[in-house]
Amino acid sequence: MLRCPATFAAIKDQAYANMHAPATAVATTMRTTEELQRIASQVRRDIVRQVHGVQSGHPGGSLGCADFFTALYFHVLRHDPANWGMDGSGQDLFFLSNGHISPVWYSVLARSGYFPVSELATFRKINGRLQGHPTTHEGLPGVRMASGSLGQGLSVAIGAALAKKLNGDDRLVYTLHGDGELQEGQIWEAAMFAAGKRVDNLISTIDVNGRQIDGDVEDVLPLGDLKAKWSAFGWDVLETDGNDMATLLGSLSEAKARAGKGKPVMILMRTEMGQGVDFMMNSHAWHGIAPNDEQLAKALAQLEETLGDY
Ligand SMILES: Cc1ncc(C[n+]2csc(CCOP(=O)(O)OP(=O)(O)O)c2C)c(N)n1
Ligand SMILES: [Mg+2]
Repeated sequence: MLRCPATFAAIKDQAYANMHAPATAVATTMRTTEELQRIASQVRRDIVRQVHGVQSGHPGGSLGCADFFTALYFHVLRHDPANWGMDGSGQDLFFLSNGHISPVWYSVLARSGYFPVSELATFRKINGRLQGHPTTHEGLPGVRMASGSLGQGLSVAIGAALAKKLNGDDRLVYTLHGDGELQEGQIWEAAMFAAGKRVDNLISTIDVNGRQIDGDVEDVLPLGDLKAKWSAFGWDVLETDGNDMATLLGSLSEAKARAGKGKPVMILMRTEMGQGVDFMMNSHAWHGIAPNDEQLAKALAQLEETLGDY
């Protein structure tokens, strides 16, 4: 992390980080729905620009989850980007299990002050900290678990949530998973464990976009009635619209209110893969391919630049 900015760009980044760093050790930054929608527009620009920059990465799921990540990092999480630490004691934690949607995560981490916004230009570059799938050994602030191999994040988060209980830490643990990821057996083992051991300081979310790498989830391997399944596994289940900021904020707040009542909480979040860029929506086609120059221009024309491009 740049503590002594040496260039103008770094000074700008540091100033931005300071501006958005909570004034106290752990603070929740409250923003209006409209402000969050504007941030989400910039996050979407960051996503398509990162992926275009190296001609690889996963724009579809990232765009679909941009509203969720914006709500989480700019409104919900009680976190302290300026004083990042691996153990995160006294702070809410987030684990991304579907690590391929790293562009959206890197954008909100940078924009909320974990590392310089200019570092987004190093996405997927050799020797950089922003690897295609997040890792921990590069020491990127905000990342506590390597992900990309689907199915593992819930188990890790349960461990962290149990550690919080043992330490008398009343903060919460959040996770995100893909719907295709639910085809991994480890998810259901973890689901059973969390409910059986009353891990009620855990709020998980599924990106229910109905798509996965090779097609529609319904065609590859149907998931059935997800609400009934998670309820049967002992979770307290909510359903929401992940691309409507006001609805999403209400659901995240409701999920938080339901935490601590004996059951882990699950948010089934409907999203549209590629949300915000018309030609990337309505199919799985943009799960993991990069826009060319012309497509980038077309995408950016649909996304207002609100915070300034990196
Ligand atoms: C264990 C494992 N198996 C397969 C893959 C390859 N893979 C990467 S993304 C993906 C699709 C996952 O679908 P979903 O979770 O719905 O993500 P979305 O396409 O909606 O972004 C697959 C199969 C992987 N990363 N890890
Ligand atoms: Mg999916």
